[in-house]
Amino acid sequence: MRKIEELTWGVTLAAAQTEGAYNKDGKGLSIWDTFTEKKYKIKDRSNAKIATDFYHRYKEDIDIAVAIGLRIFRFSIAWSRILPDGVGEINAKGVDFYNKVIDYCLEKGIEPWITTYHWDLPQKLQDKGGWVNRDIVEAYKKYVTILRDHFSDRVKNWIIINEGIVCIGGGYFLGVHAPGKRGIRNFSAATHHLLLAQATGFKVLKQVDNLCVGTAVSCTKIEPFSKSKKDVRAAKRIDALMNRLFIEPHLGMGYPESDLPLVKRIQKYVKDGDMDQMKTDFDFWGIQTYTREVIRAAWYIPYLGAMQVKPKNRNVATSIMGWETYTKGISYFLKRFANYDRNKSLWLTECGMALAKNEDEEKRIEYYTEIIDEMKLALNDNVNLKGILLWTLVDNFEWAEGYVPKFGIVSLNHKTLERKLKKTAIWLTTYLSNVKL
Ligand code: GCO
Repeated sequence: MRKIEELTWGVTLAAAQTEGAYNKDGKGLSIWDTFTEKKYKIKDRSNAKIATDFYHRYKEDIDIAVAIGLRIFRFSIAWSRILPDGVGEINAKGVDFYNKVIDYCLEKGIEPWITTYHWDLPQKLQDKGGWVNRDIVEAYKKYVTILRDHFSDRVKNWIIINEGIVCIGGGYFLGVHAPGKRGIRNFSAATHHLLLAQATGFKVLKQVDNLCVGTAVSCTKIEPFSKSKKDVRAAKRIDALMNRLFIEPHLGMGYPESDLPLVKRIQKYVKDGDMDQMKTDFDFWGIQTYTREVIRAAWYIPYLGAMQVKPKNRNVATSIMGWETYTKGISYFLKRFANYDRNKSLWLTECGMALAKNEDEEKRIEYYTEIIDEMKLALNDNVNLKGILLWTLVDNFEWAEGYVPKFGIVSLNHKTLERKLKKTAIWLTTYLSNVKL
């Protein structure tokens, strides 16, 4: 049994939320650069042109992470920085930037982890249909090959695509995230192509010996509103959508069609051999869980026949995101993934809590304290959990929510771009120095 002291702690960042420098040194536009230009898409009407200015301040952020005692620095690569058009010519300055980030991490003794895709598709590829167009699989393969050839000599741990369900659900079904597309046809095609891309990216990276390649999945604990058959079935549908659709095809289990009828729509895009190609023996699963949802049957909701009972109507504590504050999902999902395969390595590749500007930081400390207890529970159950990456270091651009939710353990002054440790960062520094083996 692994002990809590043996877990490795790190942090996760994403390019579109932090880098800024959105058009600097040859970077092409991404779908988030164009989406934030549209009216009423971002709650506080902000954009990520500067974000936390990680592009210019990466050394400072890496220094902060090291000083706190974190051992892993997970960041994502902006596809349009490497390939401004999504395909074709490589932007050498983009490659240089990530080389500098990687080298600085290594110099400072913190391990760099790469996420190849955290939602910022090059706009040029979106112009051709983005994830809806099957050609994306080939384009992604070429992109990952470039990343492999430039960075795998120094980066051992890789995450393929961050949270397929949120990326495709938000961007191609509900239209609340870039590129703002809606509808079942977009969703079905994009889902299938993203899964194929994940499998393809994995194979490309595994051509290099000793790389450790996993993926990061969004997990939301789903519960039925009542014991009625209708609600139970509705909750199963949402569970299949949120917690199985982007996982089970990789395990060779196919799409979860019996619990999720909309899978029939996806089948239209499945070609001979696709389901075999999708089988992927990831080296680890990255679990990312933030909240719980309670679901009841709602016949009038197309394709799903289900809807969420809003936390505010359930009398539970919520964060500024409107999400129920719920840490028990951690041990629940760790055990659930261990049931797929006991030996597989598991990481919590994101977890965190958003607070509003003047909210009491003690709440976040309490949240992480509960998470430590949750991890202990899972370890007591012999789950193969290796570590935890926090979401996130510096307060950043929270997609359609703009800069209002503050997920960082470090605050950002938007005028001066100055960083300041919050109480949580100080608490964590003490915790990590005490648990050192
Ligand atoms: C996600 C993304 C992050 C978010 C974070 C808070 O998990 O949705 O990976 O980019 O910012 O989760 O919503």
